Amino acid sequence: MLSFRMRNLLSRVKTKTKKPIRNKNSHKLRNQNHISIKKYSPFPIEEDDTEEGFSIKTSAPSHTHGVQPLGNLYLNPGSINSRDTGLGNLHTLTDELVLEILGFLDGTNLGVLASVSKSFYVFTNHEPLWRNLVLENLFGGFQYNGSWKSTFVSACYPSFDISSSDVRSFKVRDFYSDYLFQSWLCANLEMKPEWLERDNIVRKKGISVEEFVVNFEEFNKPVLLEGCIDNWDALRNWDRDYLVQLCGDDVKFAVGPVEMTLGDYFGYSDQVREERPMYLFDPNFAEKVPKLGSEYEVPVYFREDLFGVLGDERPDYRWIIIGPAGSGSSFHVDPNSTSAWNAVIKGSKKWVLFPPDVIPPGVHPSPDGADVASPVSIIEWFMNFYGATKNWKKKPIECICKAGEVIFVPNGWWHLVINLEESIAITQNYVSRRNLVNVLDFLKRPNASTLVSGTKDRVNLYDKFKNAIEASFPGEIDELTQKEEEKKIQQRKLSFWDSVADANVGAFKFSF
Ligand SMILES: O=C(O)CCC(=O)C(=O)O
Repeated sequence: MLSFRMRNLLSRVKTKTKKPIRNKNSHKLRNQNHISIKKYSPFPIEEDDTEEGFSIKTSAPSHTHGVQPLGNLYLNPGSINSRDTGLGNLHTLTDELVLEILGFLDGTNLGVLASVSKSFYVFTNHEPLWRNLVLENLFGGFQYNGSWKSTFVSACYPSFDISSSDVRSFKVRDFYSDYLFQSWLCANLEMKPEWLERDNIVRKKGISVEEFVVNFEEFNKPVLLEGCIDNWDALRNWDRDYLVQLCGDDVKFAVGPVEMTLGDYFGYSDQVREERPMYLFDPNFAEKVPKLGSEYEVPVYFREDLFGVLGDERPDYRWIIIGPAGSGSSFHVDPNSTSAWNAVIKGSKKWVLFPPDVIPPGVHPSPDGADVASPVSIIEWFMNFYGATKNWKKKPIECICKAGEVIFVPNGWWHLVINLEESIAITQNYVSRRNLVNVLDFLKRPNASTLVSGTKDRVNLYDKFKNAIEASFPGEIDELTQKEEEKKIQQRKLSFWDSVADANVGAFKFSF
């Protein structure tokens, strides 16, 4: 198995604002070891060139420069690693450190350094370096041009012939690096069928609001709701042509750290093949293009939305989400302890959800809950951690949510989502009476200034929300708090009887 890589999300666990992961660090990872034992032939990559049954996408691009996993070095007696010979004294640095240093250079200097040695050629062509340069220098105003390097060069040096040898990619012999190889592998892996097989979510069609509340919301359990957005114009109208025409060339949407027109975004997402494709995730879409807001309505189950009492001061709560196959959201818990619904309008999404008391394998939240370290990409999580869930006592809830379906994501649940094809979705986060007390508790935590998200006024949100609820629904908070207390006492009693009764035979257990 290849070593796995982790990243520290600088975005908060609880943020849905999709704060940019700091550009300079977008290639950051931590290699745990450097042994990989499978033999890879660098090129051409055939479909059956797989590791442990992984298959490579047939359209995998040929700009890996021939990088091989480090394990191959040990299988090629007499071979030298041109990674080391070409780096001079820098060869003692880890790959991530070399890339970190190269991240301080501008495009011209990267280009010059590429001609120093085969090793520098490979490192300086690492696509995330050029992606950072594009995003930092051109913001959202670029037309993606086959690769990040070509995009940068054609935008910043228009007279430069991008078909020339400096931009074309060469293959280098005897360059071994797990770091660089894994980055390419994760960008080009097909999802394995066994990652998509488990479908254990409860599906419901046509249930009443009361059934939803009593059976799912009260128990904080996910459910997939079918048929409840059949009346949406969005479901009939929204495809990329309609949206591009509706939104025109002036409206820009949030895409990671930049803003892009839909046309430019689709231009990028059509061509790109990268480990973590940029995701369009915009909380202000309905203000920017009111027709988008009028072509869907909140499904009947989620109409009680108590954050509404805050009017314009409510934290961000709704997003349009667009992304190509392979894009998605890595493990997180939703902001401000809210629950959410997510409706797929086009495409399909694979969901993996863990209940609040189970931290997903490979995910390491900080003790204060403000940050989370997790594998570099969603695909890396599947490669290295999904298998561990097979034998877990508390298996995750999983499903594929297709166009026309809506998933209920209860508060506190960890979830990961990967788009299986180009997808368009709407999601909203909300507070109902079932989680009002819980949200208020969250907002008044001592480190609210780091935990609360989606609003500028993080510290005062608790007071504002509590006062607004008291004004609109006098006595409601006290009543719900009391109910919560009674529920907790009931649960404690139940767990006492569980501990002394043998559930299998309905009898008491005695131990001596
Ligand atoms: O990528 C997606 O559609 C899921 C979004 C999500 O997890 C969220 O909004 O919390």
